[in-house]
Amino acid sequence: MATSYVFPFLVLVFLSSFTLLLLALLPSVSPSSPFSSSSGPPWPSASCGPGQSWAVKLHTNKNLEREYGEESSDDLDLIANRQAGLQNQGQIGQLEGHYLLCSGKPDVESASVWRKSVQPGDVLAAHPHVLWFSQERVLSRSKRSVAFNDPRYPQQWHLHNDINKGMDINVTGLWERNITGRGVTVVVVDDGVEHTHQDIQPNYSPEGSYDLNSNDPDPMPHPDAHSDNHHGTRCAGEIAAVPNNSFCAVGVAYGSKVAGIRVLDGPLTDSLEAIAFNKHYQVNDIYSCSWGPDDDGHTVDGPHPLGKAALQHGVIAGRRGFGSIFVVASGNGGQYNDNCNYDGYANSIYTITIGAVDERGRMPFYAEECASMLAVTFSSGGNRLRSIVTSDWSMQQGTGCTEGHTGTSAAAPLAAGMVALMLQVRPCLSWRDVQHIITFTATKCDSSADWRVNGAGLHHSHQHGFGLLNAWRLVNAAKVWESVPFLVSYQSPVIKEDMPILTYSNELIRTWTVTADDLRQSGMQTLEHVAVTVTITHPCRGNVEIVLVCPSGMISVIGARRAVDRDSAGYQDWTFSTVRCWGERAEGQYRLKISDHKEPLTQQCGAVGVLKQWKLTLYGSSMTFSEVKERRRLVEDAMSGKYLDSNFSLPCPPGLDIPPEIVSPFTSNSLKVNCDYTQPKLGVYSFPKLSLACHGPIRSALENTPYLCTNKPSTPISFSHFDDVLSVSRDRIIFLYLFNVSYSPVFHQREPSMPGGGCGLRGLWRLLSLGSAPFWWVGVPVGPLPLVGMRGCVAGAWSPGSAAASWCGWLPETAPPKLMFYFYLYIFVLVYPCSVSLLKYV
Ligand SMILES: [Ca+2]
Ligand SMILES: [Ca+2]
Ligand SMILES: [Ca+2]
Ligand SMILES: [Ca+2]
Repeated sequence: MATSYVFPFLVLVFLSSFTLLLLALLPSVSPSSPFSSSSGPPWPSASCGPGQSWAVKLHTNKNLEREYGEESSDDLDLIANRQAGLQNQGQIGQLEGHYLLCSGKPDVESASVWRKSVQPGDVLAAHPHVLWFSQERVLSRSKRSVAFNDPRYPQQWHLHNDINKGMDINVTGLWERNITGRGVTVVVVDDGVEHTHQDIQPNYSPEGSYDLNSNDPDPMPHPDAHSDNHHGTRCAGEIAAVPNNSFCAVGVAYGSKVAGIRVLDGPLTDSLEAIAFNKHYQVNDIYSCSWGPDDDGHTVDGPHPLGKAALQHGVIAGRRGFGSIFVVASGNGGQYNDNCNYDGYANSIYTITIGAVDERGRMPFYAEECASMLAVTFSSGGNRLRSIVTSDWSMQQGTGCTEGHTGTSAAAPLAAGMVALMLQVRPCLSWRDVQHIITFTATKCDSSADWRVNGAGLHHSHQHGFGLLNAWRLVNAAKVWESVPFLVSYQSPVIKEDMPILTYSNELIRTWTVTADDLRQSGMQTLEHVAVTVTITHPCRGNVEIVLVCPSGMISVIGARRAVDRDSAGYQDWTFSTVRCWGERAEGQYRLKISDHKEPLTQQCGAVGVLKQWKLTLYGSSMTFSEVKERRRLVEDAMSGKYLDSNFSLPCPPGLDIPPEIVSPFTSNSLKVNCDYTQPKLGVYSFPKLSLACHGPIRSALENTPYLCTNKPSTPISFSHFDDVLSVSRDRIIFLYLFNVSYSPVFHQREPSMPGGGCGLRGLWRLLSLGSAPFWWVGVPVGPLPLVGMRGCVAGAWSPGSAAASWCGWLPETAPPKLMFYFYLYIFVLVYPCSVSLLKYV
């Protein structure tokens, strides 16, 4: 391999010695310009308009000068002005003997001499010292890098804001240096990605993609009644929309690959989420998640045990051990006073929590704030402010391009794209390196926010985290960033309290001191995330405010008040986290301050809340306080771009050998069945592709189902209409199928044996009476039902030893099947609470 470098090396050596030789041989340039006495302004002259300039090369021959008895340049100066009406503008750049003359109004003194009939060219041609001259014309040159022919690129203000200067992600300088996310894959975990879309297809990564809703490798979104499965496609376009294809827009990291995991178009379970977070995690580098728990201002929820485990597993084993990068949106519950500290995905130390600002850099009405917010980037704002222009799906009413992508949903993918740019220049950045770099490089915006500078000199606000993400700063810092030491943590014991929460402005104050001795074992010096886990009882938990004060005095509102949260459940072991003490010394006293902002008029909220117990967890590293400061200095030193422009590079370790992902034809709990039921079946049913775990019970369940195993119907039942997810566990099964009229004889047969009156009530009654239904389904009729003579029984359950139950619908038969499916599924869950656990644990 080494020999291939020898030739270019020799050429380089030759060229550089040649240059040195030339420099030595050339006569030294006189520091005094021949035109130094001239009064002409330095080039370029504002008066030198297009077509008015003349370039002239003079003889530098000393004999000529002797012959004519004067300096050639002085002579030119004089002649040009007097005879040709030209003003000299001085030497052209570094070219000795070359001068620029500019035609303009002759000065008053020479006006009498200068005649209109005299052409400057004639005068210069006649001049003995002029070797060559030329009237200059305007050359057409265009900038190479950031001129795209994509028709909506000019509207992509988040990439280049010409109206509000500085209010963009500052990315074009990186593109000019070919930093476009090359070699990096970002996966959009969402409702699917339309990968045949012309702005996505060239950058689409099928290797990183999967459809967990239908359990197949193709995450193509499904059209639905609400026309809203466009979300993932929009996010994908923000990241990697293809430039210069004369279509729509341009992505932040248009050189990266983008994959899709379809998981939001169906009932989401803990296990599905866990699979999504680790899907193809040696292919996918960055997981962009623009979703979360309900933003209604009274939900407290986050990843459940499997989702949590998958996030942790992802940062340990993903990206060959450098850690999957999880970017999550902070939420859109601003109008309900929602706060992302009540969102476990945002709180998680494994996620990069991204909020939104509008194009003025202000917090939009929908944005949420919290102490665990890492940074913000751009999205939509109020009425007259622009939204995000990106790809759109082309199904249903989609046009393939939209200027209406909004909310924190639009912000997270921009952040994911910026991280892709970072990983191109430094592929071995760990998941924590990326967070550190964000804390160091984000810039302050919005002077009206509650900015506080912490003990490490970092500014943070609950609204904007450490500030606006700046792609240029992120990538320059990434280039010189050496991996931080491994993560260490400290956990206090669970501190039992049983202390009443005092009414504001009094507060319950509890403290916990972390000593040097406590930290000795882990070696922790400085902080990253700080987490507090509390169990609190309170009649109206939205009235409780919880504040954490770090040893430096930095205050974090970890439990903000929420006006609409009237929940009486309090907090059961809920973990709040803050990033506001990032980089500070870990040692010292931590104070927890809790107060009850009672409303005197609300009876319900009158009772006294109690802090039952709490626990403090510190995350950080052995980086010393002075090392943190030194890194900040290094990062700022890199901002000039000098490391990007040079061939500087830090070594990157190869990463771990991670065992290949366990690939099975279907996941442990879900299975797509349409391929299994392609042939019309009568009588005994078989399940050739079911897993061993569910084969037995399901098979026997279906065999005993009068719907399927009746001998009566004369019309064959075609199960080619099985269409969607079938969730299967050891003893439970859920699926949707679209059935045709051909089913009706079967159902007709079944009807008389059902108790009760009409189908609806009868079915409902049966559902409620079933203690545990190992088999339930939602079927949607797609054709007329002449024999049944009703709207169609669309939900049902069956358990061994019990008659089947079905439930009639209220929606007209003309409603789109997907809408009917979810409508009935959710009603089903509402009226039959056991099915909630069914949904969770299947
Ligand atoms: Ca699919
Ligand atoms: Ca395009
Ligand atoms: Ca929220
Ligand atoms: Ca987080």
